[in-house]
Amino acid sequence: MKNDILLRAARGEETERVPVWMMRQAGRILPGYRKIRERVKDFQELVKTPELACEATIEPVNLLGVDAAIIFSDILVVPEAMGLDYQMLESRGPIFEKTIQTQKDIDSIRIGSTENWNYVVEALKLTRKELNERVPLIGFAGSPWTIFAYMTEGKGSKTFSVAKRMLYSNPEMAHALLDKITQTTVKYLKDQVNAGAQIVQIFDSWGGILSPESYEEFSLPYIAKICDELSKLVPVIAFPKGAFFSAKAIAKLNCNAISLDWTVDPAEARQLLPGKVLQGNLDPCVLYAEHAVIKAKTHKMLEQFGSKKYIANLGHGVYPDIPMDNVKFFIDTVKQYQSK
Ligand code: 1CP
Repeated sequence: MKNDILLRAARGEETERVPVWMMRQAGRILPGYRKIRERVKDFQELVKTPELACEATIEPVNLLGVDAAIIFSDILVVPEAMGLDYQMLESRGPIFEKTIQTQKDIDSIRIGSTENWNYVVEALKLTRKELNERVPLIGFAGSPWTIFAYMTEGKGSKTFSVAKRMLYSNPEMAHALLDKITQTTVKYLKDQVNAGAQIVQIFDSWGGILSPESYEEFSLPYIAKICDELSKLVPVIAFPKGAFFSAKAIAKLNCNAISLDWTVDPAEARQLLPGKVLQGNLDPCVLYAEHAVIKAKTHKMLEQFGSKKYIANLGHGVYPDIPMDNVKFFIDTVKQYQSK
């Protein structure tokens, strides 16, 4: 492989410089992506057409020079594979036709298998071939709790009160659903690895709306199961967004790396997550500022994390209206940095 520094850093090995990539790098900030979107009816058609998903995955490698590609897809492939159809509404997000509220609803959905996500398998195979070993390919899935939140709410939410209501009022049922999602996600990620994903990230985007006690009962144990299965195969990055309150428990995950959001202090993360590779955590909004500010904040972050066991990234996905030039400047700043 021509550039494998992300894989080496994720395994905890020393690298000649810090690797860098961004969550949501394959998407709306890029001109080619906007053109691809014009060619399809909707977001799902893009996700389900391997040639287009491949094109969207590789564009940031060419334009931004990132050290990894992340397969163009969505965490909502999993609920759909289990039998819940959704629509992605322009600038409003996903809407599910049916939601899960009762044990009968849980019984009615299936544990997904390869035929339900074959388009992702094909997209990964094609992308590995097209990347031609230039940079590693990242596979991903949502955490079971984050998928549970979409399945019970039927859409995004500020409070996720419908999802949380089930945790408190019917914990057994919640666990039954989480277990079914977990079984599906393990199969899904194993298929991604077999199709060519060389590292996987688990996005727990809504972990931070739980209390430490409920996080450690309803989210972390299921992420742990996925880590146990997948880390036998490839390096695993867990992204417990907003859930650093449970850092001590997160440190016990059987994964290589933890991705941090911008609310986390690097020194504290080093202390509470000993041995883990850390990834993150620049506030994406820094990239709205002028170059001098981006450079200063990026250098500060690099100094604070140090050059070992570290992958530079944002604290969450890049926003669609951030100028591409600033995004590129951030990537270049990391790549040119010489640690003292
Ligand atoms: O083209 C468009 O307008 C659709 C916008 C878009 C894109 C580009 C969506 C809709 N998904 C994606 C791609 C996507 N989603 C990737 C691609 C690869 C990359 O990162 O470059 C990834 C990793 C995701 C993962 C994802 N989807 C997450 C977890 C990461 C995060 O940002 O927290 C979540 C929560 C989703 C759900 C989702 N997908 C899209 C929307 C609008 C939403 C809802 C977000 C919400 O509820 O607020």
